[in-house]
Amino acid sequence: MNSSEATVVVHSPRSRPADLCSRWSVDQVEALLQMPFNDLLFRAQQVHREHFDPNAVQRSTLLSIKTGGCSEDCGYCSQSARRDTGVDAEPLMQLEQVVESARAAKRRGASRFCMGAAWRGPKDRDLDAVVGMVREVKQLGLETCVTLGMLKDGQAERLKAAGLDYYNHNIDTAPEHYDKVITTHSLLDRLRTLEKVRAAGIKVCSGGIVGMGEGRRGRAAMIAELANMETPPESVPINSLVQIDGTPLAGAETVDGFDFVRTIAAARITMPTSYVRLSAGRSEMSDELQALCFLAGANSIFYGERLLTTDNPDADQDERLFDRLGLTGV
Ligand code: SAM
Ligand code: DTB
Ligand code: SF4
Repeated sequence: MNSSEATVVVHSPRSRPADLCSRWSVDQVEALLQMPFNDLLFRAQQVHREHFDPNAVQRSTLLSIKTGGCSEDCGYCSQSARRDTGVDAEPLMQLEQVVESARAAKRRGASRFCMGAAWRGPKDRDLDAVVGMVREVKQLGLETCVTLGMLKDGQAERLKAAGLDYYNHNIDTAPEHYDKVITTHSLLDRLRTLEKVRAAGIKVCSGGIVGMGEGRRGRAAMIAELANMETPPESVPINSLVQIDGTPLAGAETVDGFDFVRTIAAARITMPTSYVRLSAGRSEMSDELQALCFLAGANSIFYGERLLTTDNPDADQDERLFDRLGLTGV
């Protein structure tokens, strides 16, 4: 099946009966992941070229505006207060510091600035401050993105009014695997927030993590869940788990690099018009592996030397990589 043969989903993610009205069944996505590597990459590259300039890569810079001390127990995360990871809780950053950081990101060439907070969700008082940040960053001429956890009614509308372009909220893993990784909230909670974001007219950024013991079937289920959303996310971050000492997932079996590339290719084929972001984990990847991810249809990266609490390749390194590959950063 290809995207032009796809059936249109009419159900919301909450009401959709599993696999009944789906564009992509888990079996179909798993079949993609099992294709001969060259066939899979060829198909992904064909789909990519139908919708995007194959040599352009979007660049988003991340800033942790509120680090550590989070109430949630996500098994991969350095910022959960329940774990001893060496990441201490810090207060919300001041507006001026955030704006300065956004200015620097713009000077380096980023087109989007993404602000992340280690919250289960924002209190209304927190949101007042973030609304001010979104407004000022937007005024710099950058696209804006925030990732603040679960939203209450009315909060997405306030963010939209401030000029928010994207809200990042990942489904993180396969539905069947979710409660092995996170117990303090459910996938349904996440989907409800995504519905609020959509209803407010904000673009959705949602993806997940590879390397949490999900297996090939789990990766297929995660991609199918994203691709079958009533409107698939405009931006799909695919993270490779950054193992953090002190978390339950430190020491998890690492995923073969080619399987990571296959996951990117499956995201590209099943969500042809979405930006697919080669997200966390690039510091542990060779230039050659990253090049395969671009060939598989990744067309966005996190840009700048820091993710939230861990390192990312610095801008100079990425510029050299882009030069070697003839890629243009946008
Ligand atoms: N607290 C908010 C939330 O959970 O949505 C926002 C920040 S949270 C750190 C954003 C996303 O970063 C997570 O959903 C997860 O996909 C990703 N992430 C966090 N730690 C990671 C790690 N160690 N390796 C890879 N991705 C990670
Ligand atoms: C996403 O999918 N990946 C980003 C962003 N959304 C917020 C976060 C990656 C975090 C990697 C580990 C860390 O730096 O703490
Ligand atoms: Fe908190 Fe987000 Fe980390 Fe989960 S992923 S512990 S919600 S900061």
